[in-house]
Amino acid sequence: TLEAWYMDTSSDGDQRSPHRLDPNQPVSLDELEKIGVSHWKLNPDLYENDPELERIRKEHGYSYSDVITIQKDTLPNYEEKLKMFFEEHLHLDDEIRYILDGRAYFDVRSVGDRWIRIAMRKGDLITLPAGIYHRFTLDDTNYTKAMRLFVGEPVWKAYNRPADDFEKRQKYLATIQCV
Ligand code: KMT
Ligand code: NI
Repeated sequence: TLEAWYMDTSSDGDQRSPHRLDPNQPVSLDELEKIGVSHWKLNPDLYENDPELERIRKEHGYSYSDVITIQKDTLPNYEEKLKMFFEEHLHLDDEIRYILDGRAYFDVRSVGDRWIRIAMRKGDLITLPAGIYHRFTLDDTNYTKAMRLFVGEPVWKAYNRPADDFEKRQKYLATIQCV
């Protein structure tokens, strides 16, 4: 299953290190579900022809997909992109990512506006709901390959915090109030 924890934000340090509290404060899948984050574990070696992935894509209408390799020498404007990914932001659509190789962290805001760090490994597929504040970073292994899924034509536009005036943001907030 997926490992997640509340981050130690008392010092800045390297964004790629785990930033666990001492003692560690784990976050359960249940808690992640309450803030609208869904997770599936798949067999990444089958990703090009995986009936389980197909089923999820059909069920949720994830018609679009591409694959991005985030690595210094293969991704154009690597530093710039990583910097952008780590700015706290939201989207007006769900962000759906499937880690095919390597590792990465997604940080999401808790109900109480704390940072939760989600450790993504090979085979983890995650959905972040439209309107949730989040950010992304590589870990100290500096490499990940991920499938990006989308309902229809992809829109990559990110709105950095503060972006509270969007209807999608307000709708998202309403969904986490009533659980
Ligand atoms: C985003 O919007 O946060 C991203 O696209 C993260 C990088 S994709 C693995
Ligand atoms: Ni994003």
